[in-house]
Amino acid sequence: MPETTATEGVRKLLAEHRQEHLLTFWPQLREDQQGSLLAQVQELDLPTIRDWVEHLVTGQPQPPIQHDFVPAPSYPPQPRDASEERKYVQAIELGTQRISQGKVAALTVAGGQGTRLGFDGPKGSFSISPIRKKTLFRIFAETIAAVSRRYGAVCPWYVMTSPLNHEQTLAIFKADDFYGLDPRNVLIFQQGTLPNFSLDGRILLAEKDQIARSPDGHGGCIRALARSGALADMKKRGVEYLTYWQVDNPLVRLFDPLFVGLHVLDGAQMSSKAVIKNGPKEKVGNFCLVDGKVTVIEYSDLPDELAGKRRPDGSLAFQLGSIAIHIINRTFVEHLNTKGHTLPLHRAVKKIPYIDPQGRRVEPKEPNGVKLESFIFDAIPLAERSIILEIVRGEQFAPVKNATGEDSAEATHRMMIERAAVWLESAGVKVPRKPDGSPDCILEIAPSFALDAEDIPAKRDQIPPIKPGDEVYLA
Ligand code: UD2
Repeated sequence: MPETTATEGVRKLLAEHRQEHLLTFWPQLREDQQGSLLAQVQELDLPTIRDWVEHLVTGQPQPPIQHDFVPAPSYPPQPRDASEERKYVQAIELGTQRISQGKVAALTVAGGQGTRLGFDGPKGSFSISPIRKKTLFRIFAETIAAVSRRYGAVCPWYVMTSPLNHEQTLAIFKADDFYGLDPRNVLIFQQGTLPNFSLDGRILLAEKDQIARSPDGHGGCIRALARSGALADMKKRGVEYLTYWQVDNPLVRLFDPLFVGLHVLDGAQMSSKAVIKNGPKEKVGNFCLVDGKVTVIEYSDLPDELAGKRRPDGSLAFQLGSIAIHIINRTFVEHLNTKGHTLPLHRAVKKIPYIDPQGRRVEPKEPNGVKLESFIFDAIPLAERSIILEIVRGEQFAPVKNATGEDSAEATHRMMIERAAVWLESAGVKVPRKPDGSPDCILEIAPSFALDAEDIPAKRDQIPPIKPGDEVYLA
């Protein structure tokens, strides 16, 4: 394509924003490549990008630490007194009612790359269950099916992917026949992307005709729900609440009546589950109150002296860790999609492959650029009300993040077996244990068998005696 007035205009505009290098290879490109690159450039909101470059890429942004914040209050896993007990009973009733009315839907964020796990493919297709080796997606799907049966309701499932894994995720769901769910109730939608930058603020090229982009963070689900039509679909179905979780946590308790009920009773728009942190610097966000609003401060942004601060009883002052499990009102997502509400962007310095000015592809060994992401928990302080429910870690949180060590598949395995053992023992089943206390057997409970410990007693006669070394799968 010869240089036309249109391309000249674009070149000039790019130059005004110090991004003229994006057309460096223009003369070498085929006409279709030029067309594609031009379309990508025209989509860039250059004034906003200039602002990001100044404040987030080349500038040294300060962590968003407010001078005045205190630990956030929470509901305990079990009621502490009679009045709390009454509230919990009422909440469970209310939550059960909302779920049974089909007012609650599931939302999984699964657009991340899973680089730390070293697994090539959508993380949801990572197999994790101890005996049947079910994938994360299958465990969630079976849970949703069991919830749907228990409450006699349709439980729609919205799954957010990114351009990195969308097609693969769709193919996996189709190949696995949507794990037995009705495909009309499973909506797989894509999040947006943002351009990647060099450390000096230039947009990187992934190819001579392609701008380097990456997913816009799990906070991107707010916009993506609207753009994809998922939000409209929820409204049409009468869905009012989303039970939100990350794809890496197979222990998550979805459609939890207590959590839904407390959220509704307290008139909240976005609520969270929390665990007691296992140490001052555990890699989870910290629930704080800033100007009276629940706010999550990432572990990397909480000053060491505050992270390590203890109460007289020895517990951490900032002990509530965010595990990325939320209830979000549909109307709140709609509200956040109205003008003037954008989630802040966070910078991450990463190794980003790029095309250098000589046209060579570079695979950097050291971090060379900046990716920008928004985080879902930054929406919490925008809610008028927000509650936190503390949960027992071993019951609901065992994320698979790393290839080895902490948060590895092996650790998650152990926690899945331990939870199954605790559920069985609570119903009086004898589970053999080793001298160190860990189960001396491999256990797997399918969601169809039990969604929680309370489901076990009714199935007591289906559970065989368990001997040391046994593998027992209950479905
Ligand atoms: C997240 C939280 C941390 C804690 C922890 C619990 C942040 C910054 N930190 O840490 O506070 O709650 O989880 O396990 O979130 N994802 C997308 N699109 C994206 C990026 C991520 O869908 O553009 C999904 C990803 O597929 C995964 C989830 O978000 O399901 C979490 O992403 P992560 O692994 O980057 O978060 P992590 O472990 O740093």
